Order: sequence, then structure tokens, then C-alpha cells
Amino acid sequence: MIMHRYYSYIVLSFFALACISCDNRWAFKGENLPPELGLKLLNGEFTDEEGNLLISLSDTLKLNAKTENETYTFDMKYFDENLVEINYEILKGDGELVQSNTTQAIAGQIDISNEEITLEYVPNELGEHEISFVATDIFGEQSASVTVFLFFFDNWAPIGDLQVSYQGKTDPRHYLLDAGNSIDQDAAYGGDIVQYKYLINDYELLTTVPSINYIFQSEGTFNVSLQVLDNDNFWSEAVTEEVLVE
Ligand SMILES: [Ca+2]
Ligand SMILES: [Ca+2]
Repeated sequence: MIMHRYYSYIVLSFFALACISCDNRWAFKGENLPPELGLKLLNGEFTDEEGNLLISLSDTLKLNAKTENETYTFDMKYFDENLVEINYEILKGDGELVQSNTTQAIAGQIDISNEEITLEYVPNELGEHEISFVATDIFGEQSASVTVFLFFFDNWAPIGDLQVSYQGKTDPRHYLLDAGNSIDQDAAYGGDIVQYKYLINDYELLTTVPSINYIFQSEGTFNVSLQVLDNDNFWSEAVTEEVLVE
């Protein structure tokens, strides 16, 4: 009987504490867990091996008339028994957040009828964008804020690289003009070099292959310059080599 009384005492005091903190609500806030909110990891899970949630991600996307995707899709999930709402705010950039498979669309609010949420961000401008989410439960307890940073760009320029080397094989003034180390800075996003323009003094030569064999027509000093064109129709700045042909 003594044990029983002790148990009752603990429960009562717990109840008393709960009512002080829960603002006259008919529930035990002391048993409440604050909501948790996380973004989908690359492996398709929402928690890592140690049970941690991903609360921030940043990504860079190429966006122009030629790219296929004009939006950024991502997933998040909430963990809570008594969630009331998830609010979001676009802190940086002009864009819209669209939730898939929902009939209810309230600005600044996410439909929480499913724990897993698929969202699409539609930017109205290039540059930096930042979207922040917070989940709130019935007791007003909030999750850590989840933030998505996105950077949209239209094109990064190519950079030409020119190596001139003496060959002398077919002719004593035979050289190799090699632009093979030229790069397109957005190669990781589908950027590519499609043309090479050589200017040898005043003589212009356009090719689609990175290196050419060239025979100078006379002795003398030649300025060989190179520009490369990317698949977004943007020319690099010229790089120039001075070649002394003997
Ligand atoms: Ca809760
Ligand atoms: Ca490019």
C-alpha cells in the first residue's frame, strides 16, 4: 500500500506541473514531444544511421531557355503526434513554393495531411533563394527550422587554354595549336565547348576539334589567340601566345 501511495503522489504532482505550463489546456504538456522536421537525404531516407535529421541543404542549378527543369523538387517529413501546422517563409529571392498532391493551398503554410511532403520551388528570378520551414504542435512547441538554400544561374562562361608547340614533321614551320585544356565552367551542369576560334595575326580559323596542326606561311613573330564557344553560345575571353617562327 505504501508503494501505491507513492505512485499516486508522483502522478498528481506531475499533473499539477503540467497544468501550470499548459495554459489551461486539457492535456499533459509534460508528455508532449516537440515536433521534428527533416529533409530527405540522398539515400532516400529521412534519418541517418544515428537517427539525425537533415535540417539544411544547399544546391546549385542551371536554369535557362535550354535546360529542361525549371523548378527544384525536394521532400521533407515531420515526426509528431499532435502537429498543427508547418509554416514556411521565402527569406531570399522571388519564387513560389508548390506542394504536390494537395487541394489545399494556403500561402505560407504546408498541407500536413501526410507526414511525407513533396515540394517544388519555382524561382521567378536567378540568383540566391532561401526558404525556411518550422513545424508547430498543439502546445505551440516548434521544431528546429529547416532551411533550403538554392542558387540558380543561367550560364558560366568557358575559359580557353592555348598551348603552342613546335612539331616540324611535315614542314619546318609545322606547329600544333592545342586548346584541349580549355574548360566550360559549368561542365558539371551540362556545359560544353562546341567551337574553337583561332586568330593567327589576322587570319581567323574556326574548328570544332580542340587541336589543329598548323603550318606558318613565313618566318616571323605571330600572335596566336584563342577563344572558345560554349553550348550556350557564349565566347570566352581571348588568350594569346606569341610564336617566333624561324
Ligand atoms: Ca508534439
Ligand atoms: Ca557554359
